[in-house]
Amino acid sequence: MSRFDICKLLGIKYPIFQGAMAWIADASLAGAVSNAGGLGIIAAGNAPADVVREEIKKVKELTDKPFGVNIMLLSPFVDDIVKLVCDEGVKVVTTGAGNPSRHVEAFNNAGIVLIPVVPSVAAAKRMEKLGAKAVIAEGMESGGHIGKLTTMALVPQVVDAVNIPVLAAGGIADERGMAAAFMLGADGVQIGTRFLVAKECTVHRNYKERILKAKDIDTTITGQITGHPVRVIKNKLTRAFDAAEKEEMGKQTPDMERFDNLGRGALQKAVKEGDIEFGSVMSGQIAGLVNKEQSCREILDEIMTGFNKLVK
Ligand code: TUI
Repeated sequence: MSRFDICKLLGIKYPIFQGAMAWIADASLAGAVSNAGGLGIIAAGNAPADVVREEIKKVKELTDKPFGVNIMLLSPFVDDIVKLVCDEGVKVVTTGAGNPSRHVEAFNNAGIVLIPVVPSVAAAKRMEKLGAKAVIAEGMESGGHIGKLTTMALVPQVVDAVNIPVLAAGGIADERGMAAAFMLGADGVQIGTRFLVAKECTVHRNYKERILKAKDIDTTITGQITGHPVRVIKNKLTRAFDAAEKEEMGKQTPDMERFDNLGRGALQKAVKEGDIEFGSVMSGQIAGLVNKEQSCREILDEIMTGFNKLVK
């Protein structure tokens, strides 16, 4: 059914990547996912290289299976992180929130398999030309920083446009979502939101509880005015964003700094302090389907058992 064997390419058991959630996807989560047969991914996010180096060290102690590191291209530490993954012999790098072309030579020299997240067909084609080994086509159902297209519309168009493996992301949390993605031509999936509630996920208890009780309509998009739209759970922070957006839109010269100030530190506030009212609780639209806390092994085994039944 799928055109490429992503498992063979990466030496993993299941064609499932764990989404690289900034401030959340650490060695504990990535190691557990890799041990369970998926591709665990450490999110570098906005963290400095020293912090990421420690996580890489820890994940190597936790698992002898392949793992990846995600480089968030808006980070002020991008260059340091690129050097770090090359020095540490990381095998797989995913990128998000931008175009990784500036770093491709470094990745190639280090023998790193580059798998960028793309929000459009044009970006997917650019990445293929650059030498990316696969792409992750991420729809706007995803949590965090998002593009404009839905997974349903984006994935088949990317599949038709490139001759490298395509992983689907955005709105996938169970075997039905995974099977649907394969029907669209995907060769694998990336799952974020469901891993937020994994036993091995170290996110604050309040954050987990909020995802577990989330309904279908509980997410919204903030920051559209800034050019960096982010999907999060509705709360007091998103209402403040909405109010500020309405006010600033009416002005001749909107005060963009106001949005930076509102967003600054908000993700850490939710992830580390558990402030789910004034913090940024990033989550995909599929949170309403995520109702039980399980180990990463239970999550992956459940999805793969169901998937194999569905595609038979
Ligand atoms: O990156 C993500 N999701 C994220 S990053 C993040 S941390 C953050 N916090 C606040 C503001 C901004 C970031 C939280 N969630 N997903 C992958 C993703 N990549 N979504 C969209 C894109 C993307 C956008 C434009 C990828 C490439 C691109 O341009 C490529 C090109 O060729 O122009």
